[in-house]
Amino acid sequence: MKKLVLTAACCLLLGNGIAAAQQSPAMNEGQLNQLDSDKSGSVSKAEYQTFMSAAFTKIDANGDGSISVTEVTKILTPDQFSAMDANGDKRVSRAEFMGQVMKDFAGADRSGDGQLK
Ligand SMILES: [Ca+2]
Ligand SMILES: [Ca+2]
Ligand SMILES: [Ca+2]
Repeated sequence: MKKLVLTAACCLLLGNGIAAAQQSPAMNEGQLNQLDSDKSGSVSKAEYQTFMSAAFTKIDANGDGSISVTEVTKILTPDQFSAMDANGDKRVSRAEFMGQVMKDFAGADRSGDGQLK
C-alpha cells in the first residue's frame, strides 16, 4: 500500500506539477479513481487534499514533519525538490508540500469548479 500511494503521489507530482513541461499534464483514469474516494466520478479539492496529506505522511519516512532530499531521491529530482522547497532550507515542510500540490490542483482544474474529472 505504501508503495502504491508513493507511486500515485509521484505520478501526480510529476504529471501535474513541477515537471508538467516534460510530462503529460493530465492524470490518467487510474490515478483519478484512486483519489476519488466517494466514487462520484470526479476528484474534489477535499479528496485531493486528504490524499496528498496522507502522501506527505508516507513520504516523510522518519516522521520529523518535513521531507528531506534523501526521503524523495526515488521520487523527485534535486531540481523538483528545490522547486517545492519554497524557503530554501533544504527541507519540504507539510505547508510547502501542500502549497505546491494545491497549486497543482488549481492548475489542473481548468474549468475552475473545484473538481477534477
Ligand atoms: Ca469524488
Ligand atoms: Ca522527514
Ligand atoms: Ca523548506
